Amino acid sequence: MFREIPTVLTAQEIIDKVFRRAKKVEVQVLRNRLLMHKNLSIAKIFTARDVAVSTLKRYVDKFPYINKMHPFYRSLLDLLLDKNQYTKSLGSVAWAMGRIEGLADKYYRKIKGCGDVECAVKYRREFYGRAASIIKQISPHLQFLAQAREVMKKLPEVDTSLPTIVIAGYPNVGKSELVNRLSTAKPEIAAYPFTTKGIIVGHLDTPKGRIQIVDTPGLLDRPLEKRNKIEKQAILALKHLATLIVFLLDPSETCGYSLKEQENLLREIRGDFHIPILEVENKVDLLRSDSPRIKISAKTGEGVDSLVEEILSRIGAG
Ligand SMILES: Nc1nc2c(ncn2[C@@H]2O[C@H](COP(=O)(O)OP(=O)(O)OP(=O)(O)O)[C@@H](O)[C@H]2O)c(=O)[nH]1
Ligand SMILES: [Mg+2]
Repeated sequence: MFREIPTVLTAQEIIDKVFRRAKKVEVQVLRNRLLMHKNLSIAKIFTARDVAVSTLKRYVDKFPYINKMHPFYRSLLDLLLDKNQYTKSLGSVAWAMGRIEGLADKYYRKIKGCGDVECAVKYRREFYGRAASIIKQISPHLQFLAQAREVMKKLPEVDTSLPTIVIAGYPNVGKSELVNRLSTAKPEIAAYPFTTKGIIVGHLDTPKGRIQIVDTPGLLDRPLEKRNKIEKQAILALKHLATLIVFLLDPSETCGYSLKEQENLLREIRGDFHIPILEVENKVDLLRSDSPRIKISAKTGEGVDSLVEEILSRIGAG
């Protein structure tokens, strides 16, 4: 869906492309010089119109309708770009298309009525000038769409029909290390918080079918309005994607946060989302608590097989 969005040219690039193509237009040589020049001017403005309109139409056609998307993408895009501006920008591209088409019709009629060659040339130039100015007018909208494309290209490809395990927890507890071990995704792992800055999707093929494993940015225990954009993406994944939440804790506290803080967050998530949660303690190679929680080491792989079995049985695939 997002991979098909074409590169958005700048207004100047579109203008250059339009006139480059119009310049190449030739018509049949006629003995009637006036008729030949009128034909030439008309052929050029029609080519200019076609190039401009088809370039702009691709944007209108290929940029997706945010309102028709799955709620996960809808809310993610709400977070990452100005949705009103997006709608407005696509609207003004469509407006420019219509204006250029109307202008080409108008100048076609004007040129048709010309009584001398200079008149045909004059109207052709006038058309060029006005078409270029329409394209220049939408320049900020083209710029916005170019940025929107960059945002959309980086969005995770989620398959909302697959059972989805969302790995959540405090920063630095080892979520990405676990996703790395479990799935096809290879997220960055580092010994500092907020390494993961967006949603990362991987897959795990099991004898019972494919499941989706989602890595999320770390969450601090704080109210939603205090959360930054990076944390909010994790919340959206929990809210819209999770069949099961694997909540990862780090009792060794080498993540830099106390177990108590992490457990507060766990409690909040239990309260906010009515989605099954599997509590898992990571870094058992450093510290093994006496809690009844599942214990693993994402780093050494210890306990990970039993975790997968537990996940499969919880989602009814085991
Ligand atoms: N000893 C040990 N270290 C681990 C384990 N799992 C992860 N780590 C280390 O903990 C650090 C953080 O791991 P990440 O996987 O990046 O943590 P994260 O939860 O994804 O962090 P953010 O993306 O910042 O929220 C890295 O240095 C990992 O190598 C483990 O089981 N044992
Ligand atoms: Mg991470």
